[in-house]
Amino acid sequence: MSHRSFEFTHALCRMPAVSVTDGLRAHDQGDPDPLTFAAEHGAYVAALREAGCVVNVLPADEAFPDSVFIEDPALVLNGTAIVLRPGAQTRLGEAAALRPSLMEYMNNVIDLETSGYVDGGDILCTDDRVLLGLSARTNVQGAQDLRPIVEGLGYRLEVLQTPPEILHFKTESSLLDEATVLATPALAASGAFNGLNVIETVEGEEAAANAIRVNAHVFLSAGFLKTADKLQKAGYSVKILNTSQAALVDGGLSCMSLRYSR
Ligand code: CIR
Repeated sequence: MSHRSFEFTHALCRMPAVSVTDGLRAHDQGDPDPLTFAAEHGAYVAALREAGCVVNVLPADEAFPDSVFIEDPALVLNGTAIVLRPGAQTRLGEAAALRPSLMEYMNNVIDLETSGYVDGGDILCTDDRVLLGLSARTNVQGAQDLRPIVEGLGYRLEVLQTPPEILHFKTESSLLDEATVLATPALAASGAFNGLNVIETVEGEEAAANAIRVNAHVFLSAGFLKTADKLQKAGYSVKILNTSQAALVDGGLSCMSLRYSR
C-alpha cells in the first residue's frame, strides 16, 4: 500500500538568502547567521536525498528574506502544485517568484484565485484529508477558495482553528504515518486531530513538533532528546537535524521543502 502523505520521490528546496537576517519572527532572539544557516540547510538537503528523494535546490532569492521556507507559498497534492497566497505582507510576492519553478518541476500548476490568504505551513495532509488551520496567515476566505481545488484533486478539506499563539498549524504538528500525528499538547487539545492517533511532544520540547516524515524516516530537530526517545520507542526511525538558525526566524523542518512524487 502506498502512502502519498509521506512517501515521496522528489523534494524542492530553496537556498537560504543572506537577507534571512531580516526574516520575520514573533520574538527576537538574534539574527540567524547566513553561513551556519546554509550549512544546516545543506545537511537537510543531504538527509532528504539519503531518504530517497531527488532534491532540486533553487537559488537563494534575496528579495524575500523568508524564501528558504518554500513550503509556505505552495501546496503540492498528487504532483500538482497549488500556488497559494501567503498571509504575511513581506511574503506575498514569494508565490509569483516560485511559480516558474513549480511549472518546471511539478506535473501541473493551479493558482489559488482568492482575495484571502493561505500559507502552506497551515496545511497538514494525510493520505485522504487536507487539514487546514486558520491562523494569522490563513483566513476563511482563503480556505473557501482553496476547497474546490483540494476536492478536485481527490482530498477532503477540513478547516480547523489554530490556537492564536501558534504561528502555523504545522509549527506544532506533523504527520508520522497515515494514522498518526506528532503534536504539542496545546494543539492536540484543540481537537484538531479527530480520527488520528496523536503522540504528544514532551513538556519543554514543543518545538520538536515541526518534524517531517520522509519515506522510512522521521526528521526531528536536534535538542529534543525525550521526544526523540518517545518516537523511537513507538517504532519510528528518527533522523536528527540541526535547525538552530531556522528556529531564530520561527522556521523548522517542514517549512524548508516541498515534498512530492511524480
Ligand atoms: C515566517 O514568519 O513566515 C517565517 N519567518 C517562518 C516561516 C515558517 N514556516 C512554516 O512554519 N511553515
